[in-house]
Amino acid sequence: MQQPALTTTASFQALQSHAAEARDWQMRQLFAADPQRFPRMTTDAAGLFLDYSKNRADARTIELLLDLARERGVEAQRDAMLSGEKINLTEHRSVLHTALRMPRGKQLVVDGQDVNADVHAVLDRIRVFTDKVRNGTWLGYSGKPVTDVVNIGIGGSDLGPKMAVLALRSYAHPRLKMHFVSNVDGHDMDAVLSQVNPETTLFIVASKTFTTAETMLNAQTARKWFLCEAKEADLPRHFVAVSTNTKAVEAFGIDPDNMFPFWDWVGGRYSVWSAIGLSVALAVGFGYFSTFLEGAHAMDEHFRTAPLEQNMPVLLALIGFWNRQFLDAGSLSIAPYHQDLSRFPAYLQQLDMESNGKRVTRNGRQVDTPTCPVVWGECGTNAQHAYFQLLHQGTDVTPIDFIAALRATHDLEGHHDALLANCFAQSEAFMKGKTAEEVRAELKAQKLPEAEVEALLPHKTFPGNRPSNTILMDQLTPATLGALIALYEHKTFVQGVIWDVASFDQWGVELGKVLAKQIQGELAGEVSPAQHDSSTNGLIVMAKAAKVQ
Ligand code: G6Q
Repeated sequence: MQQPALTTTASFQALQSHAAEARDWQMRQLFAADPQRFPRMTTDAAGLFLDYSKNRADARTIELLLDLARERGVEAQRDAMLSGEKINLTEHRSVLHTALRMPRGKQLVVDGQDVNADVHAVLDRIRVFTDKVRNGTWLGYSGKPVTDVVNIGIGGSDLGPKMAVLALRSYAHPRLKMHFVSNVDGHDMDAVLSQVNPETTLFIVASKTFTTAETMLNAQTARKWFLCEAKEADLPRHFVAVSTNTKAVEAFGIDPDNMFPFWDWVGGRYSVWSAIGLSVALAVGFGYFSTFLEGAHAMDEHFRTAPLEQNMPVLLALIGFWNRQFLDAGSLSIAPYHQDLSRFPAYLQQLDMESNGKRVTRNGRQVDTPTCPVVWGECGTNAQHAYFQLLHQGTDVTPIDFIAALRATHDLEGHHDALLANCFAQSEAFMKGKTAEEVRAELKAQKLPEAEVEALLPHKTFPGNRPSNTILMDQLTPATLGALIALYEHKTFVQGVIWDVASFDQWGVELGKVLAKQIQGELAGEVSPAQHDSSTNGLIVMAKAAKVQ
C-alpha cells in the first residue's frame, strides 16, 4: 500500500500543532495538575508493566498519536505481518518470527506450507538434542560429556543468543559453560580456544546463510583447531549447524542430521526464537526455552488483540516517535537496572537501528521526517557513574528506557533495594530536575558566601523535564525476558509502519562487505591494489608494511 508522505497526513499535522505548545510543557506541572497521571499513563501486559507518565505528553497527546497510528494503518499492517503476508517487500518475504513462538497446533499455512508443524518439528529435535547434551549422554570423541559450548555466529546469529544466555544466567546448567565467538578478529576466537578442551567442546555454527565471511572463517579456524587433536570422523559429535542452507552446511562437513534448520521468513535479528536459540536451549534446558517462547507469545497476543490505547508496544512506539519527532531526540538510551540484562542495549541496538535506520520509504521516496534514533546504553547503576552527567545536564534531550525487576533472582541482602532506589531516583531526577531557587536555598543553608552561591548556581542546576519510560517485571525469568524482547520487536515494527520504512531488510551493511573482500585480497597480495582514495590507500600500505616486519 502506497502511504502518503508522513508530514502531509492530517494526524501528523494535528500533532505538529499540538507539539508547538506541548514540547515546552513542564512535567512537574503535568504531575501537579493531574493526581491520576500515574494510573492514566501506565499499562501492563504479558507480565510487564510500562510507566510512560514521565514524558512531555498528556491524554490529548496520546489521543493524537493514536490517530496517527490508525491513519498509518498500524492494525492492518500488524495483521498482515502476523498472517504471513510478504511484507518484507525488498526481499519478497514473509516476516514470521511470531510463528516461532506459537503453541503447537495453531493453524498457520503460508505458501501451502504448514508453518506451525515445521516449527514444532524443529523444536522437537532441539528438545531431544539439548536433553542429551545436558544429561551427559551426548559424548565427545573420548567418551566425556560436553562441558563447553561455543556458538559461532555474528549479528542476529550472535546478539540474541548471547544476550539471552546472560540474562537467564540463574537458570543455566551447572556443567555447561557457554561461549560466543562473533568477531573476525582472531583475538575473539583465540580467547575462547585458550579456555576449552577439544574432547569436551561442542561448536554450534550459527548462520542463516552459511556464507557470512566472519562466521565461515571462525568455523574453519575452530575445525582446524579441533582436528589438531581429533579425527575427521569425530566431527559429528562436536560440530552442529543452525542454518537455512543445507548444501553449504554439508559442504562444510557438518552432517545434515546435525543441522537444525529455520526459514527465510525469520530475519536474523528476529531469530533468537528459532534454532538460532540452540545455545539458549542448551544453557537453560528445553523447558525454560519453551517458557521463553511462551512469554513472547503472550506479548504477541497482547499486541494482536489489545485496543491501541492499551497496547503496550504501540504506546512505547508512539512515545518514542513523539520524542524523536517533536523533542528532536536523536538518541534513545536503554538503562537496564539488572546486571543480567547487560547485553540488552547491544541487542536492541541491532533490532532498532538495523530495522528502522532507513532514509527512504518502502516505495523508495526520501522520508520527510527523522527516523530511528541512535540506541545505546549500559546497566544502571554503572551508567550513573559514567555518562548520566550528560543526560542530566548536557545540551541534548535523550529519552531513557529504565528496565527493572521488582524481585531479584539472588538473595544477597540490601542490594535490590539499593538498585531499585537508584532506578526510581534517576527517573524522578530526570523529570523534576533541580531549579535555581532550590539550589540557592540549599547552598545558603550550607552558609556559603553569597558570591560562591551565585558562582555555583548554574553548575548545580538541573534543567529536568527529561523524558523516560520505566518497564518493570516481577522477576527476570524466561517468560518475562521473552515478553520484553517481543515488546521491543513490536515497538520497532510499529515505528517502521509510521515512518513507512522497510524494517525487515538491511541493505546498508552490504557496501562495506564488498569493499572488505576486495581489500582483504589486496592485503594478502592476491589482487593488485585498486585505486582507493589516498586515505584508504595509505592505510593499506601501512598494514602491508607491518606484515613484512
Ligand atoms: C540481521 C542481519 C545480520 C545477520 C548477520 C549474520 O538481521 O541480517 O545481522 O544476522 O549478518 O548472518 P548469517 O546468520 O547469515 O550468518
